Amino acid sequence: APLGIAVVGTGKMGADHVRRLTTVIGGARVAAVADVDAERAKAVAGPIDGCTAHTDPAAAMAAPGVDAVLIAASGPAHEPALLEAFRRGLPVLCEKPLTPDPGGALRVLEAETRLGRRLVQVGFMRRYDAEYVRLKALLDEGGLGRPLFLHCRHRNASSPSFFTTEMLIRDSVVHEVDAARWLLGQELTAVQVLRPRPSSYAPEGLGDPQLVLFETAGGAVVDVEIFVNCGFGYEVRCEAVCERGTASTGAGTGPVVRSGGRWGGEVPQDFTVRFADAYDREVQAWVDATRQGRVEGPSTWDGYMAAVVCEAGVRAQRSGERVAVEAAVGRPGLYG
Ligand code: ISE
Repeated sequence: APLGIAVVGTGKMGADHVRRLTTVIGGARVAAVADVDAERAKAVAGPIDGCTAHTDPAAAMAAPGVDAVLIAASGPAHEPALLEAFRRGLPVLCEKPLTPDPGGALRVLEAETRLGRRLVQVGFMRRYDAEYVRLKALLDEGGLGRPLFLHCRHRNASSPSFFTTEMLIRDSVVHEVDAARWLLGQELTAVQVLRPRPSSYAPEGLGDPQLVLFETAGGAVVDVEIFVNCGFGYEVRCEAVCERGTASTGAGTGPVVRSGGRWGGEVPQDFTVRFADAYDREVQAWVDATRQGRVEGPSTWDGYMAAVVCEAGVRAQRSGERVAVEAAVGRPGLYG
C-alpha cells in the first residue's frame, strides 16, 4: 500500500509538496492535511480522494491511514509538530529550518535521542540537486585539492511580507550553512556579517542585502551574498575554489535565445521552480526509505548544527563583531 502522509502546513511549500506527492512521487498518498487556515486546508484536501482537512496538526497525524508526516508549516510551528510525531512514532520529513532557534532544535534532538532511533529527515533539498551532488563528488574525489573558498550567492526576487532581517540568516542563509557543512565535511566555526546600505527596493526596515562570512574547522572560508529582494528572479550559485582549480554550480544555462538584436535566457522566479527536481528527488528518497523502514538524509543533528551556526550569525549581524559558533552538546552516537 502507498505510504499515507499527513502534510502539516499548506502554504506555498506545503501546497507544492502536496502536488508533488499526488502527481509526481510514486508510493505515496496524502491522507490528511493541516493548516491554521481552515479554508486553505479544505481547498488543498478537497480534490484528493480520502484526504481529510484539519486545523490541528495532531488531529491530522491521528487521521485514518497516516503512516508518516511532512512538516511544511512556518519555522516556529516545527518543534511542537515534531514532538507530536515522536509521540506517535511517525517518521517525518521536516522542511528547513528544523527550528528557527538552537534551543528548540536541542529539545527536538534530545527527544529523538531519548527515542533511540532516527525519525527525522530535514528538508535541506540542495543535497538532492544534481549539480550540488556532482560538486560534492568532485570535492570528495580530491582531484581539485583542498577547498580554500566557497563563494555563494543566494538571491530571491522578493521577500514575503513576514520576512525579517534575522530571517535572512535563519531562513535563507541556513541553506548555505547546511550546504557548506555537507560539501566540505567540516563544521563552521565563526561568522561575521557585513551590511551595505539596504537596497531602496527592500521593504522598510529590512537589512537587505548582506554579506555573511564563515570560517570552517578545516581552514576554509565561505562567503555568502544574501539578497532577498534582488528583483530579477531566484538565483543560487556556489563556486568552490580549491588548490588546483575551481568548480561551480548555478550558472543557469538554459537555452540561450537570440532575438530582436539581443541574446539571453530566462531566470527562474522562485525556489519551487529552480529546485523542482531536487525537491522531487528529496521527497521520493524519503518515501522510498520510509517504506523500507529506513531514515536517511540530513538529520536532526544537521538541523541542530545549522540552527547553532545561524544563532551566531544573527548575533554577528546585530553586533558587527566576529562571533564564534558554540554548540551546547556534541554529536550524539545516534547520528554516526
Ligand atoms: C525560503 O524559505 C527557502 O527555503 C528558499 O530556498 C530561500 O531561497 C528563501 O530565501 C527562503 O525564504
